[in-house]
Amino acid sequence: MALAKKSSPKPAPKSAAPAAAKRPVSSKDALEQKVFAALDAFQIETPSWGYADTGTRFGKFFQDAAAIDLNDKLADAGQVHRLTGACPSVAVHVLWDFKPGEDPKAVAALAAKHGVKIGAINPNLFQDQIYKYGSFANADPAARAAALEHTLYSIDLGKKLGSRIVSMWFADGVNYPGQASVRARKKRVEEGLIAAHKRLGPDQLLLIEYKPFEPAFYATDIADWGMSYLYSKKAGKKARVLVDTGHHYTAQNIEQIVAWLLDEGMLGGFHFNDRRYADDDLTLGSIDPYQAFRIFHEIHHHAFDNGGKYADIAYMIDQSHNDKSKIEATIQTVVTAQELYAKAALVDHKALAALQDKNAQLDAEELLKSAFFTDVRPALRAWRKSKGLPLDPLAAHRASGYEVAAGKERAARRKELGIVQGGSYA
Ligand SMILES: [Mn+2]
Repeated sequence: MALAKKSSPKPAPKSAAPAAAKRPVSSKDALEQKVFAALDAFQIETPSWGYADTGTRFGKFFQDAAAIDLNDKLADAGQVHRLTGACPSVAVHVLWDFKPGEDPKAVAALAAKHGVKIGAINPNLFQDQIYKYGSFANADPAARAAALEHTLYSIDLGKKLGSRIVSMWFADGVNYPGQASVRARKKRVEEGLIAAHKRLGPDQLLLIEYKPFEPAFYATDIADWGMSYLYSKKAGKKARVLVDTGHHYTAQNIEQIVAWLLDEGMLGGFHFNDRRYADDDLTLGSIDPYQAFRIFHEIHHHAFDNGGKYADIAYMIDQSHNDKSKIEATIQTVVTAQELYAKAALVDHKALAALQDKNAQLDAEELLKSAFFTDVRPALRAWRKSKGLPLDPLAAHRASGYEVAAGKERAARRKELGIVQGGSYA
């Protein structure tokens, strides 16, 4: 070390002018341009159930500010969108959010009043007692009929609300070997999905989600992306695969699945969350931000190879904010998603392709890492400033007093209405 110090030459005097002349756009400007372009095109849908009290199967911990009804959920979603500028739509759960016979036009108007619109429609095929042994896969025709009826109702609701996506998640599965014919169940699910697909309007899409286990523990009827892919293909042209990041085994390479689905034109959307053990529904990027970055990288890379045209993907959040403030956790998620999406947009795809052609693995890997480790937060603040948004959405939310006021008002309203916090999952 001492030697190096002695022999280190005096740095040559810097002349900034020639370098600046060669580069009409400073690297900071170039970075900002990439980040701005990425964020302008990136919207993420928040889930209505993310604003309500949730918990685990062991219990719930209640929050005064948790949303009581759909109006509260839409108001909270409006607050998140006002502060982030990136969440114009809200995914809804038909059973939890809509009263039977509720006027869809009134719901759409309510959403508009709060500055948002209704996004993905999620039918509920897992809560009623009739679904004890499954919905579409159930051997009991009455259960299958109930599931289809509710799905068709949900699709019609989507049409009336101007919502594009019908998002299907099935809790169907069996707990013990021999309990049911795996192939018979497969065929029944196919039949149900084909019938549902027939009902879609011209602009609607049917997204089919998969999950390896839970609530059933022996065989889940749509256990992985391959099954979702096959079901989507059989259902019809407007069916796509939905990737919930938490619905994979720990060792699975999710970005590889994403790349395959992109290449096949079959990636419909995401349910973002993070996980450490199972389907933990933790905040996106809280455990492994590099994984979310790698997923976003595959999306940007696919667009680059596709002449700059991005795949039509619905970015949605599916998280349970059990013990975090629900609105704060949602804002944190959106900001994290924007940061990781923007970082992934910084990858130099031309340079990456050249390195990949040469099998320069170390340099290619470093190229990804240098984008991942770039601090995009100043560029994000500049983007927010350009949109008239608060520079720090979380700080602005806290300063607004929204949550304290909501907590007081909702606690009082619960008392007045005689609502005891608890009951269903959301
Ligand atoms: Mn999900």
